[in-house]
Amino acid sequence: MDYINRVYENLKQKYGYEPEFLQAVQEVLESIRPAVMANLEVYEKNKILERLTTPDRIISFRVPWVNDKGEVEVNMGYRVQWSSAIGPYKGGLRLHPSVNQSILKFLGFEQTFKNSLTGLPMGGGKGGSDFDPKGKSDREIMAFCQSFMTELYKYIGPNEDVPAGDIGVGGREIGYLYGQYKRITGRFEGVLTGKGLTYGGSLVRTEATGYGLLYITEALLNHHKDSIKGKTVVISGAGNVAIYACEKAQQLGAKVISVSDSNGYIYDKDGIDLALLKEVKEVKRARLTEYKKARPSAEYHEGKGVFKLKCDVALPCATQNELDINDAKALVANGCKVVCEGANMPTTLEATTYLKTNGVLFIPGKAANAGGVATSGLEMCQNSIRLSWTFAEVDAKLKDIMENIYSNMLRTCEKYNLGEDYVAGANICGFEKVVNAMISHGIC
Ligand code: NDP
Ligand code: 2IT
Repeated sequence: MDYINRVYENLKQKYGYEPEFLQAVQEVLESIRPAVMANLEVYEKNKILERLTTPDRIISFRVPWVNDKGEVEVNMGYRVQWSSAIGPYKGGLRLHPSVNQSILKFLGFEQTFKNSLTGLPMGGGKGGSDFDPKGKSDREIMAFCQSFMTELYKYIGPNEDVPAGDIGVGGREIGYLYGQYKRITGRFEGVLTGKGLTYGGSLVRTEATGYGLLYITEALLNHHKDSIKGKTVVISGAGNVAIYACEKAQQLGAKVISVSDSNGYIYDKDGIDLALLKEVKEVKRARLTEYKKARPSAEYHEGKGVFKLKCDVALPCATQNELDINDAKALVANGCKVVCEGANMPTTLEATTYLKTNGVLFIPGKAANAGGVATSGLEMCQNSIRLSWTFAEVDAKLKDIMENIYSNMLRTCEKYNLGEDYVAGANICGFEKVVNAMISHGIC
């Protein structure tokens, strides 16, 4: 068995109960093969793959809090500090009932490559809790966030580990977390990103992941002498990433015909009404059925099915493994030409292979959704120099970073003769920088 297969088989034996983690590792290890083979002796001797697939540490803790009925509730909290080879740990916090160690390990592992791709000095990490924010009052959210931070603060800091948002964590949650950190430590410092604009946040961070997704999609289409203008776009999800992907797609002249949440999806043949979507999701925190009520011309369908809609471009922006082989077949059959992942690992391995082998241009999440963490990096930079850049300045830097990621992937594909396999291009490009730093640091 060769080095790569041996490392993967060992992980499979040890972590058979962590399917998402194994899935993420399998995709990366298979696709970086040409780069590993080019340096096999050094990597094998230094146990590079074994070290890269093992987190620096995993912190897990109890999060007790009191609900509005006066009852005590208990959740698990985690922070997976994956790699600090190229900078302090950096990555979001997810609050969702499905959160467990496997999901946070996959996310921390992916984040390490993504952050490397941004070109900014950030290591990889991820955290969160199995707390379900749905239906909770503001006070309950605050109570949970304060309890979570009361444990987490020991392990984070502006030069150590800088968490941010992810599923279930937006501006409100970051505010409560930041308030508690400041209260416990007495320090006002850039320990979280995604902060409010009045206390150290950066303009464009809210929009960044969705905007960045469209900037890289446009870069891909431009490379093919085409553009997003006039294209029909399917978006899944209806959260932070989906909303601002929709906004930028519309600004660039595309027609977005769908959004979805975990209950169902909207098909709006006239194009999504963005102001209404924001009102339903950002202001009322309601379900998509409310969108349908306010806009009878749109269709609401219960359950999955958003990728069965006919489109030119599909942007999965909800969660892992939401786009399966049947969705991939439907997309290809309906003539979809481009899939760019706004979410982390939304496409199953089988579906990814099907799309790639059927002529669909595919950009994986760690490149396509890197605009969020890249803008977090810009927020850290502004906090360090105690200045705030304008919307236009941050937006221009974000666009530049996304275009650089695209051209670096392309260059990597050319170097290793990979055609337009952007999965391999992104993984190798992210991998090489991290490994270079690891080798410089010696065995640690
Ligand atoms: P939000 O919490 O704002 O929105 C998540 C959306 O996805 C909601 O519409 C939610 O529906 C839906 N969703 C979540 N879980 C599921 C599920 N199990 N099944 C079906 N639908 C689901 O999160 P974000 O928009 O921030 O994150 C979306 C994706 O983008 C995630 O994969 C995240 O890791 C990734 N990402 C986020 C970044 C950021 O800056 N926020 C940066 C890079 C990647 P419902 O409300 O019904 O749960
Ligand atoms: O998956 C991601 O890149 C994020 N959730 C954003 C992380 C960050 O630190 O901004």
